[in-house]
Amino acid sequence: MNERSKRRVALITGVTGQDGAYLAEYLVGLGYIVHGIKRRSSSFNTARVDHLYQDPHAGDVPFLMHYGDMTDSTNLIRLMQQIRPTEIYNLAAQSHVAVSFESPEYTANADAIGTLRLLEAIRILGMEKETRFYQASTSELYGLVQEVPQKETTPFYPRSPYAVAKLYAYWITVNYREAYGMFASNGILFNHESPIRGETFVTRKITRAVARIETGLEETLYLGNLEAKRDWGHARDYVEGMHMVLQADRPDDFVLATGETRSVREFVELAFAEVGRKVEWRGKGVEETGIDKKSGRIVVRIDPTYFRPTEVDLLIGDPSKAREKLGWKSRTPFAQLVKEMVASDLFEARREVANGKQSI
Ligand code: NDP
Ligand code: GDR
Repeated sequence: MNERSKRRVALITGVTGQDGAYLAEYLVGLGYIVHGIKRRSSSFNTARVDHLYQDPHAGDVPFLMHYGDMTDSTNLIRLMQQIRPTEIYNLAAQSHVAVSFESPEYTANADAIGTLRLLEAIRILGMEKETRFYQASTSELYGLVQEVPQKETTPFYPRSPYAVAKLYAYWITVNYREAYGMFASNGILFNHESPIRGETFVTRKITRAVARIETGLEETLYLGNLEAKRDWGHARDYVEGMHMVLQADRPDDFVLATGETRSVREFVELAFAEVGRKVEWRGKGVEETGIDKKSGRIVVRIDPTYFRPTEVDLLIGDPSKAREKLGWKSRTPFAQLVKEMVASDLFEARREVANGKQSI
């Protein structure tokens, strides 16, 4: 019996993020011991995984967290040495595309060199044969449209400091696989969302605003480019795909996507429809507004500060390889994703109102 079949110990970087939380829960459910890396922060940042936490004093627990940072090699090496994971999921990243234009150097450090640090830690500790490595690659690598739908063989053309950093991470993962025989794979994941998506990504920003407008906590949603098109799936489905990527017979790179694309504008319309409001669009460019037909009030305005210096106009993925080789498929229809997100944000907004927060 080899080392991998005896122990199932996962290390997740970025465990406090959207995907980290879904993946940790999924792996604990499969019987893994899951270790997560969290950053030190001046306020609590573990809300997404608090339900998995049990006091380690109680005995053997399936979920543990350690302080760490992708910019700190010594910390990563020490944690890897202590934990000796059989699977590493490298999800930690400065993951916001717009923010990467503001903090390009930090983004490169955490997202690109951070990946190198983990791969080097595997080598330094001689764990090449016992540890499988998953890299959170992204559809942002495709950037400027070269081909649709985008698949594993489509050329990359990154359009942001984030995407350029992730390009390095993609190729260093491929290189370490080829150079050192590591089981190191890229999941090239298209956008995936959920009720615990970060509040500044466009989907969650929209569903949260819809709920807050509906409950009188806010009046207007400010957005940038309404024409951008994305292939949006549910994070719950995608973390299962990450696990499948590491259970394959051999390391490889896989696109995970729904195969459908929708514009930001369509997302807005569907989210407002969930609360029985129809948005009518008036005006053009930065003067465009979205009017709620029922009340006649402006609920959407354009704020040019949300436009990006270079945009990714159209993403639509072809997940055929993952379906054929891994048996993975995105299960949640787009309308169900939007419904679930709006319902969750409505619940939160109503709670806030009930708790007596000031409404407008
Ligand atoms: P989130 O932004 O929700 O989570 C990112 C995680 O990384 C958080 O736990 C964050 O910690 C942590 N992190 C950030 N910087 C550091 C650092 N320097 N050291 C240690 N931890 C750090 O992202 P998602 O969960 O949505 O995405 C997971 C990964 O998948 C990311 O790498 C992202 O780039 C990639 N990806 C995401 C897609 C998506 O649609 N969601 C699609 C394709 C790829 P904290 O909680 O403290 O901020
Ligand atoms: P993205 O996600 O850049 O695709 O990266 P995001 O939700 O930030 O943007 C999607 C599209 O919406 C447009 N947009 C706005 N975006 C934000 N955030 N805020 C706005 O107000 C707004 N208005 C319009 C954007 O211009 C863009 O075209 C996400 C991240 O999770 C990455 O980490 C991941 O790699 C990719 O998805 C796949």
